[in-house]
Amino acid sequence: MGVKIYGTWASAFSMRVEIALQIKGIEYEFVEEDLLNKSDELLKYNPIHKKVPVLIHDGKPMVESLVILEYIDETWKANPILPSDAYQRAQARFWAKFVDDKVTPLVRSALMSEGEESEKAIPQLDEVLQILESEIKGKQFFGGKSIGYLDIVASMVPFWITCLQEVVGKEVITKEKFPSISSWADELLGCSVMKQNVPHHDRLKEFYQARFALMNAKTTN
Ligand SMILES: N[C@@H](CCC(=O)N[C@@H](CS)C(=O)NCC(=O)O)C(=O)O
Repeated sequence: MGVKIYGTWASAFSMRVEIALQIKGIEYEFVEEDLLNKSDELLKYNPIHKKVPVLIHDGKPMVESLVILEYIDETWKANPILPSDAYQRAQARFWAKFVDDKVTPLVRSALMSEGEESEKAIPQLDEVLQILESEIKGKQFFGGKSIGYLDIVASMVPFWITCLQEVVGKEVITKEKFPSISSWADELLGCSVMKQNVPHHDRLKEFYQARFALMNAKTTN
């Protein structure tokens, strides 16, 4: 029955699943979702969160990108993405949780919200990114000499933040402030699997400009 992803091109979360499957060399079908008009299938397969990505393997659905990445790594053994050592695996999971629990909500507050929420979140985002900066310092990738689980998870940091900060005109990441994140980002975005999957900067920028315009129109009406 094969492998199918319900996702959307602009989602850093569905991108994680695509990257992992491509690293493993697994063929899949990608179903593009419109998150403003979710399909019945998406709501059926992810009735709790109603979010992408959903992975269907042999007819069985699963949700939450971090859970899906672990499933992929356990199911298809070639080109492992998680470290083989149990302690290193625990560390990678810790940092992935840090990205999702700390970095992601602060990016949303700092760069996708306005007013007091954004003002408050910007220095907090700076603080959590400094922690990530120390973690990547001196390493080529989080996964060592090649892209691993944590690189896939954190890949949203370079392209998502860089695009959003440009759209809203606020500066969060610069090469001067985050030299290690910036050189990791250059290495990462230079890899072919990333080049194939990271949304084109201008297309993503237009997507967010349209989204913010829609949000502003709703609040002024
Ligand atoms: N924790 C989830 C987050 C997924 C997520 O936030 N997906 C967004 C797209 S980037 C979504 O489907 N949003 C739809 C909505 O919130 O209604 C994961 O890791 O899979």
